[in-house]
Amino acid sequence: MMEFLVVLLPAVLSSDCKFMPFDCSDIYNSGETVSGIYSIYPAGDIPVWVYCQMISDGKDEDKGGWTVIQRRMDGSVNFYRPWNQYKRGFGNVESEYWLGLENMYQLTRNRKYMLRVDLEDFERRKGFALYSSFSVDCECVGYKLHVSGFTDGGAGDSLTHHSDKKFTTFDKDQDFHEGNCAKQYLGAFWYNYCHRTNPNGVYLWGEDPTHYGVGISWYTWKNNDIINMKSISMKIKSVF
Ligand SMILES: [Ca+2]
Repeated sequence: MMEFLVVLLPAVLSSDCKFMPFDCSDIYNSGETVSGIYSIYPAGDIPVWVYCQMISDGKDEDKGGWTVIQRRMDGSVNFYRPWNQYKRGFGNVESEYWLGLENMYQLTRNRKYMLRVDLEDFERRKGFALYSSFSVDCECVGYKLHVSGFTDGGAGDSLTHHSDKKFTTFDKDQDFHEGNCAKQYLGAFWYNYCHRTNPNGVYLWGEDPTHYGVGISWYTWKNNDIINMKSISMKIKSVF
């Protein structure tokens, strides 16, 4: 098996021939087709635990190893955190987590990626948004987001609005608002003025007009900022 990998994947093998997958695509291509927790190596020898989604929706073009970079599902993790934690990553890879801006930068500086955002509301309705290109710049330019090539999976496009924006946390304001969008909407994101989606906001249960814009909303799906998601996940797959 390892000799087979040496032939096909020389770039992901260390000098002692240990399999060091760069992302979940490498794991999928090595023969693993079960979704779950794996370690990847986006920046050298340091492993990063991540959830790999190996199949989505059963369509051929969606198959393959998706590297989950952000996931909310039950409110078990506090996402109102400072810059250094958004840089490094936090949470529980089995449930809710943020992969970290530096890991996203290391992944997307080396390979071209597509992005899929999966959404589910509290009425069990599902939608998604697909982007043919996703990348994050270095910390030196504020981990600026670049996303383009939208395809509608029923939820509409709430993310292009955030493209070419720097990342903002409550202790690092790089948004286009005179105040701090992270403080105002209790999250952290590539805020503009301020958002059409707030994936790292407060986990609220469905519709909540008393807490405008602070929940996990996706404006173009619900046409408002007060209907919150039961789950959201952002996942990337390398495009060869
Ligand atoms: Ca500001």
